[in-house]
Amino acid sequence: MDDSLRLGVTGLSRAGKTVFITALVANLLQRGRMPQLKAHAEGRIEAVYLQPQPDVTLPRFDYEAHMAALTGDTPRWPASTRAISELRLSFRIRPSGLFAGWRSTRTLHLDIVDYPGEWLLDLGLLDQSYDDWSEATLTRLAKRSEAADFVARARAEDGALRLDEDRIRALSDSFTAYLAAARDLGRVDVTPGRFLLPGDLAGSPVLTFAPLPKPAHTPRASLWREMERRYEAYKARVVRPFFRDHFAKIDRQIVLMDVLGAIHQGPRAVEDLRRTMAEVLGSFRPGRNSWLSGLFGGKRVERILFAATKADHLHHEQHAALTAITASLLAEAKSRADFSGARTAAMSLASLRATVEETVTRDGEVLPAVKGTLIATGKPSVMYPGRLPADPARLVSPAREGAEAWLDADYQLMTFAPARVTLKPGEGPPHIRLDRAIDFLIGDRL
Ligand SMILES: Nc1nc2c(ncn2[C@@H]2O[C@H](COP(=O)(O)OP(=O)(O)OP(=O)(O)O)[C@@H](O)[C@H]2O)c(=O)[nH]1
Ligand SMILES: [Mg+2]
Repeated sequence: MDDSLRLGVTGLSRAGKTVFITALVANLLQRGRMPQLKAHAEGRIEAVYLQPQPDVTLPRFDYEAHMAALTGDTPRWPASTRAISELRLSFRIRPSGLFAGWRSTRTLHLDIVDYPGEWLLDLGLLDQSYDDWSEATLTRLAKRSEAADFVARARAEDGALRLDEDRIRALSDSFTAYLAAARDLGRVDVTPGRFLLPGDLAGSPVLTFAPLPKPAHTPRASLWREMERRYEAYKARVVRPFFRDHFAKIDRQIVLMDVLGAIHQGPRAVEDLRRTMAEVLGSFRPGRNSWLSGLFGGKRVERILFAATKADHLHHEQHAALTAITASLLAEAKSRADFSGARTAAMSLASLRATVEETVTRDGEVLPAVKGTLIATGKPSVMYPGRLPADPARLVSPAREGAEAWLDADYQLMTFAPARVTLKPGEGPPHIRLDRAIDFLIGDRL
């Protein structure tokens, strides 16, 4: 009898989902670098192979193209994901235990789904009314210079007036322009997610709305009411089907976060990341949202791994500190969400290791650093990103309190290209802890 598991790879945009899936598949097909995957170490995995996926209407995850980009002669990172895709990986497993000799091999199918990170943010919209969402968004945007134009326009609008398509479109265009600017600044909370990746919904009413302050009266056919109607339609027609079709069926989940990237950007980015993840994961709360708990009620995610990605930017001495910061950022989200019954863990990993470790001496002090090829110049460069505090509160607390900059440290980050690798037969591309991650996620079923 064949078994199947659905692995959800979750993360905001640029968190590292596509690289993770590609590197994971490559290292499962060629397991030379997977000693911590117990089923492999114990010799129980007879074969791993790609199979046609079960959902015939979804595009297939283009594993071969991504792999070619990452490991070609001039290695490069894959482009940002614009649509959903899926891949099925199958394991042929030898039985273990006392009666192993009597049982035949079995097959486990692992279905993995990739999607644009922006879409995940929409999960947080599902239990917010238009009124609440508008209020929260306008408050948050008040402090952002890239939103000044839109906020001025929205605040000047009288939502009680009769709806007018031209004004709706102007507001929506201005809001979309803000979202694009925010994304370019590296902000993580650019909701609604489809505004930036509309696909064939571009120009349709479900993507033509914007947050507005609530007027004292909201008569029928007023601007505010029409905006509310479109916001609700967006939730019902765009967001819900995505989560119903792809999220509700997930057995195991890995949540990827670019924690280092946020630390490098500063306290505000760390706080944005913390709040956004709390909102997204908070939607898993039971009883809060009847249709959603209905969806998840039947089937529970059994294991969730929270992983800080791109750990190859740090010398391994600092990985424990990065993991502690990740766990601390998620502490509130974890306690709010209904993860009861699920096993959770936090980890730092690099799906594709682009650096080697090195030490640098600065002012007589020997510092643990890494070396990689800079994307900007194509030249090798040594980076010491700064020392992460052993106590995560040293970063998480000032971020929560709205600090403008880190008090006693500056965290440098460089963008490295994937390293040029020559893979030996039987070996996947280099990584950090991918084997541990997959062992935690699906090891019990292998
Ligand atoms: N050094 C290093 N960089 C990484 C690693 N994984 C991802 N990155 C960097 O992070 C970027 C984003 O990775 P993706 O896998 O495309 O991120 P994503 O989550 O699929 O992003 P969207 O498709 O936009 O949602 C890459 O272009 C790399 O620059 C890693 O293991 N090591
Ligand atoms: Mg992607």
